[in-house]
Amino acid sequence: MLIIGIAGGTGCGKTTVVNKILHELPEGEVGIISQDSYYKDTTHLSFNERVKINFDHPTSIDFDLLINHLAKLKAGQSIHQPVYSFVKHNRTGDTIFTHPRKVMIVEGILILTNPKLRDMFDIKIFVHADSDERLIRRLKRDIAERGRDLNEVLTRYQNTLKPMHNQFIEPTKEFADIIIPNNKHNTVAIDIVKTIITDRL
Ligand code: UZR
Ligand code: MG
Repeated sequence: MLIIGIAGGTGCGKTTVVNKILHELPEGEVGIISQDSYYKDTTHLSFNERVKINFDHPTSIDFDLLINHLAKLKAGQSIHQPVYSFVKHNRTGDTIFTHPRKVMIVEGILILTNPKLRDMFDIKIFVHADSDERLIRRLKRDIAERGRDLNEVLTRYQNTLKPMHNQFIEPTKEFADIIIPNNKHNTVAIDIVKTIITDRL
């Protein structure tokens, strides 16, 4: 099994890059694990308490469960990936049955911050987009898909997203094997990643 870690700040286009890689490889050979599925369970908290959680800090992630699941997949076992709701800020109780595949992609803003998880990746990718670009995408997405308003997104960006990005996410660029610039469509970078994957398979 080939395990690929894809990191990068919020709105950098990780999901787009993942989808392009998926599109380039034979169907059924690639599986995806999203860091978003592994936010810690917040059932014991009220909604008002959940909203105050710093979701851009490494401690918000259940890395133990993520590492455990990835190890199981590597050993040929299937897992039940939790499903997370950004509207409720909690696990939904549903799970996605995930089978081991030839290629497993793990994507998320903080996945390169954990040394143990980092060591499990065969290829580490960091997707770069300028911060104004990322803010624009984040604004559009959170308003359209995650039930937020303009003021809420901007306040969170200034108070949390930006400082956490600078403190925890941007520094993990140094661990990357490949940095993909994603301010516009980058087909060459995807081609390179595809070649590396097919080469290793
Ligand atoms: P991507 N996030 C939420 O908005 N709500 C949650 O309940 C959990 C996470 C956000 C999180 C982070 N920050 O910036 C983003 N906040 O999801 C990561 N607030 O997702 O990589 O797709 O941008
Ligand atoms: Mg995403």
